[in-house]
Amino acid sequence: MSKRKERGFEHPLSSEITPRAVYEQRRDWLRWMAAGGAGAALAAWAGREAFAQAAPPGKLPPLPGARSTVPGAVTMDKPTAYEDVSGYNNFYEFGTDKEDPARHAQALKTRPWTVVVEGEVRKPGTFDLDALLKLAPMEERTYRLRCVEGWSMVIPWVGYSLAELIRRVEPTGNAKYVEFHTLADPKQMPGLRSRVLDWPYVEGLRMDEAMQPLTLLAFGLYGEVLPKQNGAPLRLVVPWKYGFKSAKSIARIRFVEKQPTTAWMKSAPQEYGFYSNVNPEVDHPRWSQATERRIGEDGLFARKRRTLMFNGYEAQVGSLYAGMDLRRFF
Ligand SMILES: Nc1nc2c(c(=O)[nH]1)N[C@H]1C(S)=C(S)[C@@H](COP(=O)(O)O)O[C@H]1N2
Ligand SMILES: [Mo]
Repeated sequence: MSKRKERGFEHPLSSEITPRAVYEQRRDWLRWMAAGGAGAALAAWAGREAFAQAAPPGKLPPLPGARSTVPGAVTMDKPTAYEDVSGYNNFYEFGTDKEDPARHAQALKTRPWTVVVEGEVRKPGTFDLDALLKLAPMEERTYRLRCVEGWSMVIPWVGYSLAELIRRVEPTGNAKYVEFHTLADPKQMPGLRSRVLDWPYVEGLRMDEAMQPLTLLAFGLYGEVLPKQNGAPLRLVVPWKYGFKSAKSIARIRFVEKQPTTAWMKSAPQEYGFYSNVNPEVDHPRWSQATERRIGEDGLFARKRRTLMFNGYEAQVGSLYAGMDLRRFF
């Protein structure tokens, strides 16, 4: 507790809940105005989601992907509006309010960009973004993403399995875990002035989790390159884990023998474990994880959804955790 205070740790009480209400009020107001106010009130009652901008405005370069055949890669859930996907973000390097990343990340320089791959691999190296873009065929995969804070989205990502990259660098027998370090440049990232996390943002996966074909190295969403606030030029997406495991703007991938200590584990070890699998039966110490709000469904007709075991990907990933006590290894 005192450690959290010292770091100015306020996730998610004051940084999340209030901004969400503020964000939604503002968004609803903008939609109301855009739709012609009172004249559209009836339509708003019929389906307020019609007001959200569903598709990208087409300002970013296209990045198409073929429909993925990986089991579990395409959900039937309706994708969250682009406006929300790119306007309601967690990216603490650019601030802790949900609207900060869209506002402050535009200055991020995403080219040239390199990713250092090192540690327990036979073929370490520095990969240029252009080489990574060509490394494997791009696929479109529509995943649910659930934040530990209790909201979720459905996002049509574009990328390929992280396993494609891992195979090419040939991990040694000592590679038991993979560590992801994201960019930490104080010149470009105003959030680094805050001690909310110990920078750089570090995340990690066990080797078999990293190799699971659903684990996505994402370069785009909605058929375009990633908006900067969503982690351009490349990020991880691990759909059965809480959102914070999906590290944005990756600069370094390190193969290691020992379980990494991640940035969130450092900030509050009793609240954020290494695994962080979505699990409605294991509550966060300060709130329940049994339900979630789908962004775009909040507001007037608020309807909570039940959170699914492994975020609904149990058939694909449940076997990775067979025999593990998921309360202990949270
Ligand atoms: N580098 C970095 N990656 C990050 C974060 C962050 O603050 N910094 N936030 C995480 C959290 S808490 C969530 S819920 C997701 C949000 O991804 P989205 O904004 O694309 O929905 O990104 C994750 N990746
Ligand atoms: Mo999150």
